[in-house]
Amino acid sequence: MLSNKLQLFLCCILLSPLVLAAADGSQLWLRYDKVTAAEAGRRQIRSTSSGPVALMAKAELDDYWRGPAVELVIDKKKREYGEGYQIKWTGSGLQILAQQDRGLLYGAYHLLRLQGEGKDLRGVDLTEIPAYDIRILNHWDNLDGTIERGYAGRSLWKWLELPTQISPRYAAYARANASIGINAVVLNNVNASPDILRPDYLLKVKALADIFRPYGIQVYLSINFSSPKIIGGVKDSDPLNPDVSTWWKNKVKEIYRTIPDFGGFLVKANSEGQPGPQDYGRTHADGANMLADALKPYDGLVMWRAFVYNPTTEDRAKQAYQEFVPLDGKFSENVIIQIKNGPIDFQPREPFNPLFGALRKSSEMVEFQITQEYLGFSNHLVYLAPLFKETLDSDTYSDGKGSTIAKLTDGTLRPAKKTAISAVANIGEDTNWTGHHFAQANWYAFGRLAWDHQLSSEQIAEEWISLTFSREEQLVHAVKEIMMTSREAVVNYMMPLGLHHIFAFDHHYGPEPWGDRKGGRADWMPWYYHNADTVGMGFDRTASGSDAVSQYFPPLDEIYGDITSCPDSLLLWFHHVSWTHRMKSGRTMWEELCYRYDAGVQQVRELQKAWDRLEHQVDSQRFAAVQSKLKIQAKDAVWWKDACLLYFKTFARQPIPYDIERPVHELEDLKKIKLNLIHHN
Ligand code: BDP
Repeated sequence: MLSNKLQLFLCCILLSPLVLAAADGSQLWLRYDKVTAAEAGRRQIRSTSSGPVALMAKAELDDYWRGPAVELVIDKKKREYGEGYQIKWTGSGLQILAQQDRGLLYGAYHLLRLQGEGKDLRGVDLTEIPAYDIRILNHWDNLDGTIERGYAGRSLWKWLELPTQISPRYAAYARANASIGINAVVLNNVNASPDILRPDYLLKVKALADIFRPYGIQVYLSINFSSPKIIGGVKDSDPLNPDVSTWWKNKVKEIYRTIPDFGGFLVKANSEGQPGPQDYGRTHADGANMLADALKPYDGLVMWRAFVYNPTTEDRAKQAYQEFVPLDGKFSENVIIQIKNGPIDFQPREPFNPLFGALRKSSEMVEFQITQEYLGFSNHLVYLAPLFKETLDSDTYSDGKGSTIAKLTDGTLRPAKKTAISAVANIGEDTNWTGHHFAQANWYAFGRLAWDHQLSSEQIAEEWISLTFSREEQLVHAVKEIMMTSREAVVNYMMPLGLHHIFAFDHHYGPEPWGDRKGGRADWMPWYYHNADTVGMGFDRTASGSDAVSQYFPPLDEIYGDITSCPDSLLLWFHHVSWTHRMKSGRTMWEELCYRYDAGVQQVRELQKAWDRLEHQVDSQRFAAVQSKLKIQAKDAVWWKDACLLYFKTFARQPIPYDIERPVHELEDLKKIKLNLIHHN
């Protein structure tokens, strides 16, 4: 005989309706209906902790949990849990056991997720421990409300209104992050205004930190290295000038007085015109350590970015490694080197950044980009979990076979005071938060992978679809197919075979392989990357070229360095390849290029068909929004294909294979397109 409670629980779990009300996307993956007073009366949520984060966990379950009784229990002895938790079926109800209040909160969201997915929880016993200590979003938000590389409206942070006026979206934002395990945020752009450290701004930051705290979220700030000089009245910002370090110590003290759980600083220094220690003949280590010293008494961290390059004759892809490897071992314990996934810049596909694993005595963390700067902004549907996983699962061979980037950064292979993983956010003021409804999935996927990098892209997609659209099997399957195809599609129609950075100047939307600016920096010009000539195209990074391959550990240096073993997907990244080179498919390089571009266009057309078939299974509002964005994507894919093939054809001097779709544009017309997209730098 089932107990009454169990009957109620089963009935709720099994019969809860497949909600498909019209949706504007504002609820993200948290489309839960509040329980009624009657439902709430039938079950109890109890917590042994009364800290604000534990109370938030309890409140979330009180509001949305329709199952049996839940007990939230803290066991301080379970140190190995960190921010993790155990969820256990007790026979009549459920228990969430954690070492810290944050564990209770994450456990509560896990329960709600299982409820949303319609899972049967009888007999459940699961333990989850996060892969990384710090799971952090980087906002590139400016103090004037614009967002660098933001495509979902203006900044969420209303600096002019803060700290007096509090937007309800601050809490909604924190809740969404907490629900996927994100526990830290950098509020402002890496191209940082020094003003963020002014006392009046710190009070605004405090107001946000106070809202985020019960959701288990810590605040970090990007700093401008010249702050002592610009806002502090110090003579310079030389890290070895005692007045400068004193200024930073006092500033840090002021910050912690205002925000006691402040996380630390993110720093972009000596990159793309930003100030840094090299302005004074000092090293990145000198700069990072000076800040680390100031933060140390408070357990604060410095995330020091390795995204540095200068317009020298040296291959841009090599510069971060050259700059940082000689400094290995010189960084303080509370400095983490934050490294973009690839050696250039968030391209549709890059090899992994060779700095991973090369720093043996310094902590390393990955920086991904969720916002689609190089992936069609918020117009293109591109599911990024496969890209994130491609990096995390890459074997660097730094410590022998199996030295994946995940293991190098999560504390498995290299000890670290704190492990961390970051990504540049795609969030703005838009009602649906991310511009494209499917871009929400990339925010979601980053959080889930930061928690557990062993989850597959498919698993994450299934979860997200069930929670965001519906858990109807055929729909989940169809939408998952769309998502799983989308990353390869964008690589094909934008930059197949290892091509990179042939975007339109500055704003990076659309193709401009012919792009050139008299007197402009060579490393910002497409020709610098594609090197097309009458012989072939691609960037020779072998020993006969820039020798960037030698920055990879054996056997990768040889695999990438040899044109016969280099994977097709990275061929033009590492080699200058003749147009007539025979590819593994038996086609010439030129033919293969044509087929890939064409395949990309066809893949997008298939995505459109697959989406249109779902017209009656998805609410009309989101259906129409995604449908119209897919039209833009389909047109853009043709634009990319025609622009690149017609342009490269002038070098290859061969026809586009006759069995693929013909171009529909004239090259001269495409060259005239000048989008008026403002890039706020
Ligand atoms: C590039 C962006 C630029 C950023 C820079 C960075 O184009 O806007 O400031 O990266 O990461 O991707 O610092």
